[in-house]
Amino acid sequence: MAPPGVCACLGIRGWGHVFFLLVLKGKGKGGMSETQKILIVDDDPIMIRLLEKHLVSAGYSLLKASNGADALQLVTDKGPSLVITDWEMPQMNGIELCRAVRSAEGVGLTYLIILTSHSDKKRVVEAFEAGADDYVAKPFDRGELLARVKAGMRVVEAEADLARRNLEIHKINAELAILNDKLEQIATTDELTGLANRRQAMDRLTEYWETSQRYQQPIACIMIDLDHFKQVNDTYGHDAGDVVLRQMGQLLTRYTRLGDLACRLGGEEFLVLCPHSTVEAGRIVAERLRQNVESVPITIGGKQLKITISLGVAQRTADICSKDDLLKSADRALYQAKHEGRNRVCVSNPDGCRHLVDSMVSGVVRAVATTQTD
Ligand code: GH3
Ligand code: MG
Ligand code: MG
Ligand code: MG
Repeated sequence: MAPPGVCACLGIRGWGHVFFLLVLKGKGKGGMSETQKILIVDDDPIMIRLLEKHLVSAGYSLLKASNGADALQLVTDKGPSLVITDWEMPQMNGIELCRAVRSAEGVGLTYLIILTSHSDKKRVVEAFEAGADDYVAKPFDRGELLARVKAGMRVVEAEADLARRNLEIHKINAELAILNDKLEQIATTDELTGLANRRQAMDRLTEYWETSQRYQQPIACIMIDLDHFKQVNDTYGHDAGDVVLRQMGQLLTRYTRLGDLACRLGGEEFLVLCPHSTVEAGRIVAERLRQNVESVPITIGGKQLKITISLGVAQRTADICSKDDLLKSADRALYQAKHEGRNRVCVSNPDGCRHLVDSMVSGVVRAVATTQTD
């Protein structure tokens, strides 16, 4: 289906008549008067008067031209739905007019009927090939002419209707695409901070992980947790806690590198994914984050609140064979940072788990020894 403004040539076959009807398909602007405007083209004023009489009495509004060139101009300027043109005319004849209308830019939905005394089949074929939709033999019968015009108008209206529906479908599709983008955005963004959410973080980690394996590149991640955040909520209220979380989102965006992805995993836990990065590069990013959070106090209810974070950094190594292991490794390092006193960065090592257990065991041993001494 041709969209509005694009011509489509519809052939209506089977009548052995001599006039050709050039039908202009409606512009799809809506409204009967718009789609029922007819242009009549003939160099014979008597024929023009005769056509005018029949068509006006049938309720059509008319445009008139005495040659093909003027007719083409009217088609372009006024956009009639249907054209009835004589075949033989000086300068530009009916066949040339059909071709010109069909190749004209921006002329849409125009049904062409040609009136002709050339009744032989070759001429009829020539007319259709030039772009005519129908033809009527001269001398014509009033009833037949009006019946063909009416049939042409039905085609014009059906095409205009289809074009309108197509346009609506395009519009709906465009709106759906925008809505889908918004949904995608909502589904992958953390509402409070505007950072990527857990879902996006996991999707991206899968991508980064696969690339890192395929090209044997390093990949690091930083697990972050706010220190004693419960106290902020308990002391200043949940809304104040939300302000702190939003500020964390801004700091993470500002102090992570281009190409890194900062996410809020949930609650007061954040994650930074650092593709193409070693654990050392990740540690530098983590330390910069820690220092900036510590040094930028947050004003809540006129009070300056100092917030700190603990961070665990891990890198893909030979014994970390899945992305879950990478996250667990960073989590262990974070746990160690908490255990060692918070507000610090700990880096995971291949036997980080054993290290942590060792340090916890020695802590317990110390505590027991102290109790016994007391
Ligand atoms: P730690 O240093 O050991 O991490 O202590 P913490 O108090 O930060 O950790 P804990 O897990 O005990 O408390 C986390 C708190 O985070 C409890 C919960 O109320 C708060 N929290 C989680 N999600 C939100 C949120 O969306 N908004 C606010 N305001 N608070 C939240
Ligand atoms: Mg003529
Ligand atoms: Mg936590
Ligand atoms: Mg915490």
